[in-house]
Amino acid sequence: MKYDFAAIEQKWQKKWLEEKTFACHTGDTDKKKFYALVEFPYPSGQGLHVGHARPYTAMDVVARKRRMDGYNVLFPMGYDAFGLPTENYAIKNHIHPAKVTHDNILNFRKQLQMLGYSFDWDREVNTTDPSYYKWTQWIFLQLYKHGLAYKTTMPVNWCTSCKCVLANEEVVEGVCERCGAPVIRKEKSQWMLKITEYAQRLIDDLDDLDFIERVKIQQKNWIGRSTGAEVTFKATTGDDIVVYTTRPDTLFGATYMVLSPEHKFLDKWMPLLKNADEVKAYQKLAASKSDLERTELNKEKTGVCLDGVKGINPVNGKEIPIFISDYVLATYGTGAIMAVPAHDDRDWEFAKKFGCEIIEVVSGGEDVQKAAFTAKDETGILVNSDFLNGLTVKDAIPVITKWLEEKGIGHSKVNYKLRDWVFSRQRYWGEPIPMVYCEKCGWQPISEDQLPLLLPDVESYEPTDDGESPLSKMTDWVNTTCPCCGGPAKRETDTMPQWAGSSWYFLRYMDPHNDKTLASKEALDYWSPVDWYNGGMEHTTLHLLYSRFWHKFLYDIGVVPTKEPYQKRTSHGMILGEGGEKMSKSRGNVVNPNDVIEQYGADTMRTYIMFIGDFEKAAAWSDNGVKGCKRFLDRVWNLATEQEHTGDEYSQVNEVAVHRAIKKVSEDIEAMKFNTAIATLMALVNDFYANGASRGDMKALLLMLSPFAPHMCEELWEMAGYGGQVCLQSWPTYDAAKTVTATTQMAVQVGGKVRANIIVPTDSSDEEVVAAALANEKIARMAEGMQLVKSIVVKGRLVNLIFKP
Ligand code: ANZ
Ligand code: ZN
Repeated sequence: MKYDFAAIEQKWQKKWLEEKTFACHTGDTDKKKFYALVEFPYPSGQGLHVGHARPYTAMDVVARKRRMDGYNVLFPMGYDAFGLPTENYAIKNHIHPAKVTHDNILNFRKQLQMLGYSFDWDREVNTTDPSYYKWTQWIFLQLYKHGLAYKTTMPVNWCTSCKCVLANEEVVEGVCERCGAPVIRKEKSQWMLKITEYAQRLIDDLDDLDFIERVKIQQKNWIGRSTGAEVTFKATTGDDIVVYTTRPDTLFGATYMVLSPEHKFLDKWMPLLKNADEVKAYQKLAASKSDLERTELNKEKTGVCLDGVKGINPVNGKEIPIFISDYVLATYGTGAIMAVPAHDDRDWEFAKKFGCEIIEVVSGGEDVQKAAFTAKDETGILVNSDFLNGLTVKDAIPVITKWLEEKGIGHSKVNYKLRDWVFSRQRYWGEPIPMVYCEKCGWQPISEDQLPLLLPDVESYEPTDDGESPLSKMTDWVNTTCPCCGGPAKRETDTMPQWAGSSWYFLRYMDPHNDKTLASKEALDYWSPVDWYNGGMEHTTLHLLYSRFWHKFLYDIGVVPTKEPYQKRTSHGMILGEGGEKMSKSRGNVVNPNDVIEQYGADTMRTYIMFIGDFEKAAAWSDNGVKGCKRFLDRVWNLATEQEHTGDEYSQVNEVAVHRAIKKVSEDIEAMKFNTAIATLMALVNDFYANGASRGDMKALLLMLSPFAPHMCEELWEMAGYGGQVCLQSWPTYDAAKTVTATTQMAVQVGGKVRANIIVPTDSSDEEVVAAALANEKIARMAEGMQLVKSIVVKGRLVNLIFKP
């Protein structure tokens, strides 16, 4: 009988949808809950790609297994649909972005269903749906009411062609990453969220989470906690210049100071400076660069020495020069540093170029005139430092910090690299920010009963030349009344960034149709936290951090029951094209899942994408690999449909192999070693072909294979008449005693005489037996200088070796 995968897959997908096989219910009390989450897709015009299929299939395998383990499983799906690609497409093709989104979602849903994922389709969310973004706006209002949202004017990266604010990461060598147009710094008023207030908790609470190590490390590095001191240097003008340093122990080696070109004293000092023109020209140059470019380590240092003002080192009263340089950022620490060229690489390079003095204050390294010595805590010993001399770096830091505190010119200080979150976008396709501005009352939140604040229809979504949102042209919408005094007021026309809707979507899945609250307390109590969240490494520093921040805030105001949203986080590697290069249209190596499904079936696609390699690592697509997996499924099909199977027990010949396979596949799925789980099933099928298989053996095989190839396994399950559906059965269990390897003793003969006995696993191949014999100490000694010419293995009894000199 032919394996008609197309008909089989359609049949089961229809049944699952109609019968709502994977719908789950809040508070199924006799079962333990399990919440499995994957990152919802951006419904682009390109449709689902194989990069989605890897994590989705992986978590579907886990979800299906956990259901069979007896859990009440929540495994939902939705669409993160606001954002620039849809808006740009809409502008270009003159179609409303809502229509574009609607069509793209239809396509995505169809593709997801074609892959047989066991999502609960009744819980779908769409971030652009007003019944969804009502709650995104509601959370914003709570943030505002708790002082965590504020509006401020700040310099932002501005693309002159996209007419939009860019993140630092989107500016490459001074031009826009997307379009190549020059990027300038522009002062703009922006809504900001105070994520920095949560910096320490976002680090500390990682300890209790089951996140893979590289995710924890990346989050910590991004938050970038550092401990040091703020120290006040007097200027010859009498001003106090405060610097931030992680190394107050090196104060005696501070031979000059550097201010960021934006430092607030510069305007004030300008009339005193003999080289004011040069200083102004440098400021202008620095303004055109992104922070990323400015701090690049291997870049040639530039700067200007202020002619007319000096600083005074507080530990020895020495007058030292003050420079401005772009390697000091305005937005970190205090925007000013004390430079210690002997022990800091950047300062050393700068000092060499500008001829500044280099004084060694920590000994134990190379000559500091030749290179900076970045001294270590325990080994570096202070020199040329008066009362610190002889102390280690580690001991000197608290001594000097105390000294500074006593003099009232310094104190210890913790700094974070993390910046507040710029929450405004001057674009159309996003959630309107529910705030109005009144000349009399200032910024006012709209009343909660006015939510959702609907995104109005506009005639053109093109961004405006002056950098205002397209909404600003909608005067009817913009002009409103002040919720406070009832006078005339204007609505905020900026919208929220793409990251807003995805910062809480996992909560909405718990209770997606609730119109009274973002999710009922009952649902939140029952399902929180997400037990297992798998997603891309590229979301570690933005989405993952943003959503942890929102969740902590919602916890603080009593909305959610747990401090953290996700208990466990894993991450998958990328799928590359044939040949190991990134898939891209220009390389012509993009694999469309639809084509694979049409040619080989969804079960083959699923099995292959799980077999492709180590889940955490990148893996290259291979059409031969796909064919190999199809052949494997064909073999299972033929085994089931063309051979006799009798006896409900495991057959004696296969019993050990079945128990071992159950152990291995169960453990491998939990450890995301899907490739070795499938390899185990392939080996089991080989055994079944060699030994024959009972009904009991086949049943075990179908149960274990069903999370990977669910449609085919359902069909074979039904044909065999085992009863019910395979996805609703219990996961098979194994008897540990039956999985231990049986061993046999074998004699080793050389020259016809027994020379040694070896113990080998009963199922060893001939090659393994010979290798074990040669590894025996006695045999190895006899074999020295000889060549093995022949070996004869008598299974389970002896191995005969023939050597010649
Ligand atoms: C003196 C010193 C001596 C420093 C030494 C380092 C080594 P992290 O660890 O990243 O927090 N710094 C301070 N503010 C800066 C700014 N706005 N832009 C650029 N650099 C700045 O780095 C803190 C160190 O980076 C500070 O400690 C300061 O240099 C520099 F042997 O002060 B240090
Ligand atoms: Zn007012």
